[in-house]
Amino acid sequence: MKLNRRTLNIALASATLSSLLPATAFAQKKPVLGFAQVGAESEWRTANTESIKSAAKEAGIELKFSDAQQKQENQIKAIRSYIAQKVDVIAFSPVVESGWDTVLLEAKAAKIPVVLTDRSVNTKDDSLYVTFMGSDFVEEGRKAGRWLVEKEKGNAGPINIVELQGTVGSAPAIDRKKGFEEIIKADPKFKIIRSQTGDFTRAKGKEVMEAFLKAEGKKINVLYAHNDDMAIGAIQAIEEAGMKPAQDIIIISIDAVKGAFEAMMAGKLNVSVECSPLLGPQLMAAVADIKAGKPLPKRILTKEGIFPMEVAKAEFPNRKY
Ligand code: GYE
Repeated sequence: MKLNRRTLNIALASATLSSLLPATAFAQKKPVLGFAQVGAESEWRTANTESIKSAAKEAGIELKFSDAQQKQENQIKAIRSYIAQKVDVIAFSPVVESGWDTVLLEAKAAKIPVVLTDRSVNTKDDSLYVTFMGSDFVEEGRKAGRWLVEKEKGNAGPINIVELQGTVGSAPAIDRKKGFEEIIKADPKFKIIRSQTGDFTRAKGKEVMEAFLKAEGKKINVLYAHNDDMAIGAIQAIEEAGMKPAQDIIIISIDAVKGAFEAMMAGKLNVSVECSPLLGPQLMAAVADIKAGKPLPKRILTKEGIFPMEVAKAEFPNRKY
């Protein structure tokens, strides 16, 4: 810029003015987002956390982040602390579906808008949150079921299924079970002979699969795991029992994280239904819209597909999580 008398005067005047006013009056205040995460139970969750942190940085949003270690009481505590700190927006991924009304009413009374990401809550009062962004878990369960029905076409059965459920009371565990059952119940040859939670973790998935194998042994034809991590844990259990995963036991799981692609490429997992954890950019866009007073749709759906092992190698380089 060429300095002439006029620009010099303006520069001097604003310098004097800014020295009289507190710095904050000039800097645009960053929106503050308080995010109460479920935990770090799975590869999916790690990718989700990373997406939220990097998107906040990119969008110039100040992020306060907490990890509840899969405990609802910790999440409630975190939300209360965000209310006390008067953040602009609170977002969280509710570990379980029910029991949120009290704390959400507190946020409402403090006039702090709440965004649900990934998992939803079970409430009669949908004025307690602005929007819910995330996947359709029932549809994911249906996709898993449809894949199995197609695979077993022509097999007279019986087809014995063991199920590793997600965290008890969580939306993805409830809905993925529901969607899968809805499809397989059309044919009585499909039977769920055991169903138990593995809490969405590898360690629990392995432990519960060991128990299934002990109880049912070679009777098991199919494993349906509500996420990839539990399937990966179960694969270890199956191998340790001297059986071949994906051959002796068909394995279906959900998320389609990199670990699942690696297992598919190694021929140990048959199929993974996609569930995208990359919700960060959408969440930051919602925070900006809320700050600008723009209305948001009550439901923001994530688009996703399904990946059988036959396409794993070709798809792997395109995977972002
Ligand atoms: O499938 C699982 C994670 O809520 C969709 O939580 C998420 C689920 C995901 O622990 O791996």
